[in-house]
Amino acid sequence: MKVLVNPPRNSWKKELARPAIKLKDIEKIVKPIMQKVKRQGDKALRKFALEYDHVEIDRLLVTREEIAEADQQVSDELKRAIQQARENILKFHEAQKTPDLEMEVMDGVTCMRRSVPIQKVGLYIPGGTAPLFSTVLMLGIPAKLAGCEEIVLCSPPNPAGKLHPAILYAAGLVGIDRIIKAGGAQAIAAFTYGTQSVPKVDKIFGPGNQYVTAAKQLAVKKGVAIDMPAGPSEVLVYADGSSVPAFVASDLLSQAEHGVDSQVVLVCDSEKLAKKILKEVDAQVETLPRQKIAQKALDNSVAIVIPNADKAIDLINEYAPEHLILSVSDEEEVCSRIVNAGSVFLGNFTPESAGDYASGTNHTLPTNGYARNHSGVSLDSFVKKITYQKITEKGLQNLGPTVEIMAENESLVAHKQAVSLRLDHINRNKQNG
Ligand code: HSO
Ligand code: ZN
Repeated sequence: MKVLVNPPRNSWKKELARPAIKLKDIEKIVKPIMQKVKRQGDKALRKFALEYDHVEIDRLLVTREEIAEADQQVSDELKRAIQQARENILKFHEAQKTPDLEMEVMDGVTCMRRSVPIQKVGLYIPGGTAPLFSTVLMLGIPAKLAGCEEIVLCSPPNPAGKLHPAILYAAGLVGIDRIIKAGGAQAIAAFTYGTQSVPKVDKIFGPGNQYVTAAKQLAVKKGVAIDMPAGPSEVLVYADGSSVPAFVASDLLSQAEHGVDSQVVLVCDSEKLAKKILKEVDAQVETLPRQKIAQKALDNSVAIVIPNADKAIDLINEYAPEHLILSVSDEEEVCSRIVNAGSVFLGNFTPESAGDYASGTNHTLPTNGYARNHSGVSLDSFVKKITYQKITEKGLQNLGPTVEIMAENESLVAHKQAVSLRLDHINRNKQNG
């Protein structure tokens, strides 16, 4: 990790640049995959499983027997942990329900707004070196709570043709209807076009590598919504003398071990503290099973020393981190001035991993600076809000003239007439009655 002391403002952007994703090159690979799945459906999914996952899959759909088998393979200890996490995530997302709205805006004019679940959602869970069964909870729980009619999960099979047992256990616990052995861009294509086993969905959720990301972007062009534009995961820790260097180092490393392209940023108020923390990072990284990955991520990462708190907060807001950890003495005050972040972790005893797994907040968060204008996944991500209105005769008499004059001035005569004809009708009826 390189250390920068008080870098000038005009260099922040460059020093904190995220690794550029070359989506165009990847699209060239992903487009034909999408096309093949569109044309050949399940047959293409089997072909790509053989090519990319190196396994022959007869039945793409996970069976009841496989779910029962997975249940046997997950330890009781892990089951209890997953259950605890589920409980907290459920509680916090349940509380996000908002009451439907109904109000009489003026006499006889009633407006309403109701949350209606997105009917079909596709959840993508990556396989590979770290099977993210926690993501099954983070996406499946709010999908269920929102009342989505069909929840489909795709995840790549391992060389034995199986999904990780904890992924299946978590999916079962949440109550996911359909689990399909398909990974990568081909899974996203299946969600986009539908195949014999995978229904076409309205919205796709979940993390993935750059191929998955590129495929999600192409899905958007086909009218499917996605959770958010994705990039590699990132954390920024803001520390001062009240922080514990070993804790800060462990937080930086939890992010670094995700992938070689992970972004790790340390902001602190003195060079001495930066050195202490980096020394801890060096010591701890040696002990990690994913040392190589973490080390690569650290090589692209930076520690920034900014003694002035106002300036440090400006930098944090400009970077807009996915995860922000505040290990500073006046954490509440600093927190109140944070306007761009995906999720904030306050104080020395709040590691990011608590939110990654089990505290209750969602871990699907905006990366790549999108925290400036995007929220993380929440219950809202699984619903759309439909508005309604009902106007009585009296209401139209009250509101009609306003609409008529506005329509006339926009030169939209049919709009005006839609009101005038009704008002005439009401007046005639009154005279006759
Ligand atoms: N930090 C990741 C989520 C995760 N961590 C899953 C562990 N498992 C992205 O927010
Ligand atoms: Zn994590």
